[in-house]
Amino acid sequence: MKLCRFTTAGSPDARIGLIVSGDAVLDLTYAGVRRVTDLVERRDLADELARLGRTSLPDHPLDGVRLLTPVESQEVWAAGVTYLRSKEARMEESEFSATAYDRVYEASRPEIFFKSLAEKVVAPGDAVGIRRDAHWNVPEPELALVINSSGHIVGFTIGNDMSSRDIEGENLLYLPQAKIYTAACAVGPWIVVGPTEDDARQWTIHLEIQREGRKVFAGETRAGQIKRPFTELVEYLFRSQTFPNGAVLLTGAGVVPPDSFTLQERDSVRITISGIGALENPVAVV
Ligand code: DO4
Ligand code: MG
Repeated sequence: MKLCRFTTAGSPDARIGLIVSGDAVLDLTYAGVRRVTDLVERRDLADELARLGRTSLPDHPLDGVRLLTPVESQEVWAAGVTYLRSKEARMEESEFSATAYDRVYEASRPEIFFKSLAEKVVAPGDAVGIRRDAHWNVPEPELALVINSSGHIVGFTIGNDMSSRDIEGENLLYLPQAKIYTAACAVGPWIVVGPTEDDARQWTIHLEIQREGRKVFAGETRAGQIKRPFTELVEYLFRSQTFPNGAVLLTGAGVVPPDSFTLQERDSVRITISGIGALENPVAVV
């Protein structure tokens, strides 16, 4: 079951939808559902969505609505160095910080950092940013966990943890500048409810970057390559911290373009996760 936020041509207000078949969005707003954040607090979420899916509510063709990010008011956080590929790429990027990456990959406590306020998250189809003061910029295609205020993983979506590798590589203390800036985080296109962690670990994560209609990079990994259990990442995120609106946690990048590659303005970034769908964004300089 796919839960989304969208607008229609007739109204700028965000509506909540359930994609029941491939191309129709059931408009849950007519059933009084106003916020994803409230819905995902329900202990019977999957049953409730199944029930709503059987009701005869008005629907819209999927290609006739504008999908918004499903992140409504949750803070977005990100785990790092959760794949061997990420550890190796970052150790190569910075002699200065190599030991830190090596250590955190093996340590009990994972790397978890703040990524974005909800209102700054980029929607499907809108531009993600590359910093004008950086010269080595990449997307990071990541499986994202949707977590309610009790710390339960209630669904999965796709995240793009846009990163400036030259800034990050110069000094680890620059990580927030490499990771948090305008349009540095895209999440969408919807939340998939129902699959378990074991199901999600079977999914493939594919990144494709197009430039002037030509493929300039493609790579793939499997979510099963993530070193730590998702529940462990969530447990650390919720340690000594409350999230009244829940949280979204990006689980790290396992596809890293070669060091010779940097994004350019007007490139198109498409991240496809097999159990979810695709998140596509053009690139703009910010
Ligand atoms: O430590 C730097 C960031 C790591 C990260 O974002 C990732 O592994 O995905
Ligand atoms: Mg990342």
